[in-house]
Amino acid sequence: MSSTSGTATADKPIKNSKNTTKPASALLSKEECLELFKLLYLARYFDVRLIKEKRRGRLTGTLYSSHNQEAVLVGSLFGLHPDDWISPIHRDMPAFFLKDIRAGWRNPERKGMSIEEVCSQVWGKAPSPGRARDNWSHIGKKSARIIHSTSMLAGTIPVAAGVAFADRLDGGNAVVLTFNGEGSTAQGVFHEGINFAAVHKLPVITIVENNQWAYGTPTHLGYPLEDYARRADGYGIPGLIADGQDVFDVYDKVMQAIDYARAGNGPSIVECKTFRAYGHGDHDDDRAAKYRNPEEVEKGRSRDPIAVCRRRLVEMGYLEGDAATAYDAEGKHAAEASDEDFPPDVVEFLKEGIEFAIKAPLPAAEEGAMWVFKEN
Ligand SMILES: Cc1ncc(C[n+]2csc(CCOP(=O)(O)OP(=O)(O)O)c2C)c(N)n1
Ligand SMILES: [Mg+2]
Repeated sequence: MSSTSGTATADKPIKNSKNTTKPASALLSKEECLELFKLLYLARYFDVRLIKEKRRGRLTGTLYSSHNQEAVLVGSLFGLHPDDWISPIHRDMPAFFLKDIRAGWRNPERKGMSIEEVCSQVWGKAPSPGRARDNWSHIGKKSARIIHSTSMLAGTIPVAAGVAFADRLDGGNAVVLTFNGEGSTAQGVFHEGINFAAVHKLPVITIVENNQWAYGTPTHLGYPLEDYARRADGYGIPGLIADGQDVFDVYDKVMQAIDYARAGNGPSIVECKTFRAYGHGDHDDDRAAKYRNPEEVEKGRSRDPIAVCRRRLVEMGYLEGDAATAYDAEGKHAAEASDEDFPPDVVEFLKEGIEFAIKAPLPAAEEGAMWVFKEN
């Protein structure tokens, strides 16, 4: 066994930056805890609203829902510095606008994408970062430190390792957070990328979103062990496990990994256990209803991250009375949820993004060759 293997696992926490083993969430203020709660609604509303827009005929293209997985995104992004990098994939669309959101939802300076940019991407309009060359998550934004997402599963891990390596050569101290489904951990590049990061002690954190399904393949046909965090053992790096339905637990585990990486110790894997609420994409909803048994789906969706967070906030004394029951989005499918189930500022924010995208122009046809051929 290597000297680091097993020294920093879920059972043996890594000391955090304040030199205590207290969970990082214990250091969050009441306002920060309530903001986490609000961001869960924001991520959920993005999903619900897009499904509704498509049903109304105002949107085309495939949607890859992150419903029920919001705590993984919100909890892992909340502790990043603005100059840290992320590489989201198809399941993580809200991550593009959640990055650096603590700098202010509408702050033009923040190092994330605006809701207008993300909606322009979804609607295939010119103001999208890629000027509508591709759809859904196939975007990136170097100035916001978002690595371009690709369709090739785990393909961004070697890129993330390269970005971390380059940042170190430039004297930076940024960490790179990569998001991957559990299915993509079987890809060759997953191993090559993490192995490289481990050898060079690069600050690359791989979030494994274990939602129990990779398209139509259940986890037991994709990996012989229970915990994908154990993949870390082969590289001698920490493998942590988070309850992906609990935004505070995700935050705590990812903060351990961030502190560990920022202190120069190298990469780690954080497995977040969650459950895919719908089909792989909305084109797969009907088939998924056949290849997954209804009891499994009901059980997987029974711990809604909004409900789990609400309970925690009530226990902490941060939410009480009417404020605790004001919005009732949890457990509801898009068809069941209405705007009244979400905080008004969340609804307004999305509305601005969508209206902007719908009114925005399509790219000009002459742009087709832009960025493809070098002009003399
Ligand atoms: C290298 C590669 N093989 C296959 C695919 C097709 N594909 C796209 S998503 C997906 C399932 C991914 O499952 P997982 O990694 O668990 O992520 P999830 O969709 O569950 O979030 C597959 C097989 C692909 N995009 N890339
Ligand atoms: Mg999966």
